[in-house]
Amino acid sequence: MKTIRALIFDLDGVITDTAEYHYLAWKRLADEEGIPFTREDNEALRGVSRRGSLDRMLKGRPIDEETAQAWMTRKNHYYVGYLDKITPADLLPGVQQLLDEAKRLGLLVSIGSASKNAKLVLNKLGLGAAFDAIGDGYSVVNTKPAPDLFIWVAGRLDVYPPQAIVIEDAEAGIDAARQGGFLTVGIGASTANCADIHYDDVASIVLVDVLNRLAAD
Ligand code: B16
Ligand code: MG
Repeated sequence: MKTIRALIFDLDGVITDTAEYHYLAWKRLADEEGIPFTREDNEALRGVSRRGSLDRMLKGRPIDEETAQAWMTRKNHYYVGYLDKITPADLLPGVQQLLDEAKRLGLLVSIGSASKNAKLVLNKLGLGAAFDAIGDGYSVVNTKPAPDLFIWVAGRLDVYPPQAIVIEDAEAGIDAARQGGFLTVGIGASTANCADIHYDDVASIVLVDVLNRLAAD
């Protein structure tokens, strides 16, 4: 029987759905620069860093470093503008109940997000002080699908990777967690075939079942 001590939540797609705002911001930039970019293209950017997202949006089009930096700054400016709309009502269904249940069971709770805007988003959701550790796009150099971010969070919590469950909506995030030796819960279509346990959405997670199944594995 394993001892599970912590949950590490992804932010975008698990705690709240900022993917639409990322899409609108990338789309605005792409339209201004005459680059085709669809909602389907945006799905491949889930959990991917800002630079990784730009590279995927460009689909091999050459760009010099100065222009790349300027475009990422512009996209982020548009994105942060959209974040103004976020309120505590934008927590995805089931998140608050899951956090309450985790705390009731004595688990540590934390964030492992590739986003450099993670703390801003958490503050807007009213969750600025809800977590024992927050790892974001500033915490490590190599973000998802490298395992570094989740390992950084585990270090802050003083737990070993096999003692923590990563809850993710992106394949890049599940890959990162598995590479780091973490247990995984996948949410939504992108993680259906790669996580230890899969649910359609956060509201469907039954934490005691997850703990029983993953502790017994
Ligand atoms: P930023 P997560 C990720 O957040 C998003 O899923 C991804 O679309 C975004 O490109 C990345 O953060 C970087 O975000 O531009 O705000 O630094 O899913 O890891 O919480
Ligand atoms: Mg995500």
